[in-house]
Amino acid sequence: MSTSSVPHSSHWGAFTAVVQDGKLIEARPHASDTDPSPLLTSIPDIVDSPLRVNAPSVRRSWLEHGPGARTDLRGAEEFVEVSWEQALDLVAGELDRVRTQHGNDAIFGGSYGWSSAGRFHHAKTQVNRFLNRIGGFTDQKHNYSFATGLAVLPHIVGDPAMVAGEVTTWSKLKGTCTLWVAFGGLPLRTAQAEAGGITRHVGRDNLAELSRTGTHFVNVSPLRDDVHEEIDPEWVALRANTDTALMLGLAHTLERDGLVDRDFLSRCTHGYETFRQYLMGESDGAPKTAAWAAQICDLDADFIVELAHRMAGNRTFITTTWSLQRAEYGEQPYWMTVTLAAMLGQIGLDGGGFSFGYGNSAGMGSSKLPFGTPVLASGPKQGNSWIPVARHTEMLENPGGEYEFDGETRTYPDIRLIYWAGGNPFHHHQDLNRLAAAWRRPETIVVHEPWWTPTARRADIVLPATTTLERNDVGASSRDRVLVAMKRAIEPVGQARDDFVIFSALAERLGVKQEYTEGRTEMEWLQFLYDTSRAKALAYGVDMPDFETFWEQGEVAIEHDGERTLLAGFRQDPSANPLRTPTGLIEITSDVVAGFGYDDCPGHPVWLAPREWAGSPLAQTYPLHMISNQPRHRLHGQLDMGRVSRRAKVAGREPVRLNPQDAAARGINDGDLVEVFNDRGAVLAGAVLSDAVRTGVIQLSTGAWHDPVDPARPSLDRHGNANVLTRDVGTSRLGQGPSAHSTLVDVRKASTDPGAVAVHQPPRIVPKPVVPDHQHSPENSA
Ligand SMILES: Nc1nc2c(c(=O)[nH]1)N[C@H]1C(S)=C(S)[C@@H](COP(=O)(O)OP(=O)(O)OC[C@H]3O[C@@H](n4cnc5c(=O)[nH]c(N)nc54)[C@H](O)[C@@H]3O)O[C@H]1N2
Ligand SMILES: Nc1nc2c(c(=O)[nH]1)N[C@H]1C(S)=C(S)[C@@H](COP(=O)(O)OP(=O)(O)OC[C@H]3O[C@@H](n4cnc5c(=O)[nH]c(N)nc54)[C@H](O)[C@@H]3O)O[C@H]1N2
Ligand SMILES: [Mo]
Repeated sequence: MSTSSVPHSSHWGAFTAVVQDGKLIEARPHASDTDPSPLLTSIPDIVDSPLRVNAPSVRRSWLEHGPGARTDLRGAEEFVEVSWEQALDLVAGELDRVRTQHGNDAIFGGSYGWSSAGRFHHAKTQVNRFLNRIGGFTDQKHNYSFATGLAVLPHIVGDPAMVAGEVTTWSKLKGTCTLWVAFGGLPLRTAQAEAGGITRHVGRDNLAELSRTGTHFVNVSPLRDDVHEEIDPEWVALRANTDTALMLGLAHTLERDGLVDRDFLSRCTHGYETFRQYLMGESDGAPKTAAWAAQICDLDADFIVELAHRMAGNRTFITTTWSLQRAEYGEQPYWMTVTLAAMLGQIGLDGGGFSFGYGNSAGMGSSKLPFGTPVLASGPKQGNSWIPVARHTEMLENPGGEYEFDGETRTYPDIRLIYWAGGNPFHHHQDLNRLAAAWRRPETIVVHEPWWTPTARRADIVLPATTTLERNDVGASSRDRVLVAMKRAIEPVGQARDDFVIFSALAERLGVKQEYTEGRTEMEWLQFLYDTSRAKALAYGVDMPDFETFWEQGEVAIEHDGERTLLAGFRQDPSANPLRTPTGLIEITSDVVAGFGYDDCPGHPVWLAPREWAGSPLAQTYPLHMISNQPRHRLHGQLDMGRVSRRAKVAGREPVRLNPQDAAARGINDGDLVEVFNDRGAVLAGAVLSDAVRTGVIQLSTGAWHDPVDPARPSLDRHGNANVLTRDVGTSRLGQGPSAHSTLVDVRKASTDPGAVAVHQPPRIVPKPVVPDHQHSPENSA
């Protein structure tokens, strides 16, 4: 028996990979992590799983009849295994055909998705890089996480970075912040993950210390456990999607009771007066009083008044999660967060002001490094074809169609080929039945995946990719400050190849191998990326050891003090440190946005009722607001077949949490098999009764692998994938972000059980005759 261990990393934490007789047996948390994620225990289950894609596989009709054949059978037909040579010839030939006949814009290669932690083998970067080398592709702009924040914040504060991790750091909150009002909570659930990996999960310890030293926490959320019990939070259980109304009610109280910081508003903001007229009802006849807000949010008006007074009387830090902008009109809670904080006048003071994204990622609250950690360049970008990330289905449905985005009128391209590596649209996109229909339109779909995910099953050609454990890489995130040498721990599983190796072979066939590889091997790339980062660090006076030392040590810590209070310099002297807005100030009213003339995102923050929420007419039919939040037991669709996720299933399905009152009204008991449904679809789930969920709301986390009873047409999903039910509509013409959190459903006891979840078994595959594939070894070590 031989045992070895090497350093490694994942989005949910760095670890030591313990290998026995060639098999990964344990992912042991990093020694310095005081709060490691239990998700690490799922890694050995998935690396060596029957769900691994064994060999290159082609959907039978596509193989026999070519591009466009029987696309209605995508997801329902068997796959035929082929040799690597044949698969690569097919993919290269098809890419060439499409770019020649239809132009490169006909290739949809944005390939949105988290891929895995290593920064060189990052699949989305690799596929974008490869497609740029062959002439370009249609890309996706922004991300599902905070697309709307990225679009709207430049108009308000001049900088999209304020949604991407530029926050007031933990150190600047301690000893100063006495009241922390958290819209959407501060979930440690989501703080398990950090893109690129993390060696220390610091959220729990920092929050505990703040709590001990006098910070009081207010959790504004339909879910009580969006802030963990240990810090004794106060729970404000508002109706989902009504935060903007609550913030307006608080703002009205501040204005009415003379608690607004006029000096700050006049020194640092633009357009307060126009907003004030709206707030007080002078421009529309409807004052946004605490009583007005109370009725929308289902809260007590006196409580709103009292909270407003407390916020004015304390050093108050307002945080808003990314989830709040993943809802219809998601621009508004963000704009209103900044406005409310501006009225309190504490922006730029330690312990006060606002920040976005606290709790939503493991390193949030640690300052970002000012220089880049190792990263592979996907550019230079060829062409200029792109869509806002979540307009994927609409693009396929409507080639040549016009849409608006952030002041521009744009046109959807005509897509013939979809290429995905490192993402899972049948996890991430809304309204999956609609997506499935749209996915019948392109002639060819190519997917690289380690596993038979729902997306791989809907492809024509599936190329098996290695996992990080099967290759060498560098794990890095600028909020962690530790670079991890992710060393190869095991041999490739089945015939899997690295994405880099696959694209190198395709690049060779298409005559751009040198441009793609730049003549470097895997280890030469790692050294090159490391050295590039090292040189940048040195410019900031940070001395990193050389690559050999880093690789030998297994990790390197980067010392850099980046404590900061968001907008402190601006507050001190707004004319010396102007924001990149047209006025240089915080724009409570934006003349630019007003000039777009969008009724779904006017020139200052407003309350706009989503089309699906507890107060809309549709609530008569579907009275429950569904929160499809990020899963505690997985990362999106990743690890769903691991032990942590499997253990959490109820009645063999994804758990759906509902309030005991809502359950009783429907005759539902804890553990029952239930059906969650609306006009877009229906899913089975296992009922969990909990008074941590407010009435009128259910929580069904994302990520249960889509498992339709009949993949060829809209049908019951056996497993509980929330995105069967979510609505696919842009947040507004301004942001065009995903709006999953604005979805109404109902729940009933399941009347039929179509059998166990099948998607955790591989699809039907006709194996390749066993002839050793001699072609494959030389290329695989390229
Ligand atoms: N209803 C609803 N939907 C949502 C959200 C929500 O809140 N509610 N949240 C949204 C958000 S914020 C996000 S970020 C998205 C996430 O959506 P995705 O990022 O698409 O989800 P993942 O499951 O992480 O997909 C990554 C895929 O890459 C594969 N992979 C990993 N490593 C490799 C590799 O080395 N090579 C290749 N070829 N593949 C690899 C994994 O197996 C996995 O299938 O979901 C969005 N969807
Ligand atoms: N374990 C784990 N961690 C993750 C991920 C994962 O998949 N698994 N995904 C990572 C990714 S890609 C991202 S982008 C971040 C996402 O971080 P977030 O976007 O913050 O995560 P969510 O879980 O969607 O939402 C957080 C909470 O917001 C609350 N909420 C939803 N709608 C409303 C509302 O209208 N009002 C109020 N007040 N609250 C509301 C919900 O109760 C929900 O639990 O998480 C990251 N962390
Ligand atoms: Mo995300």
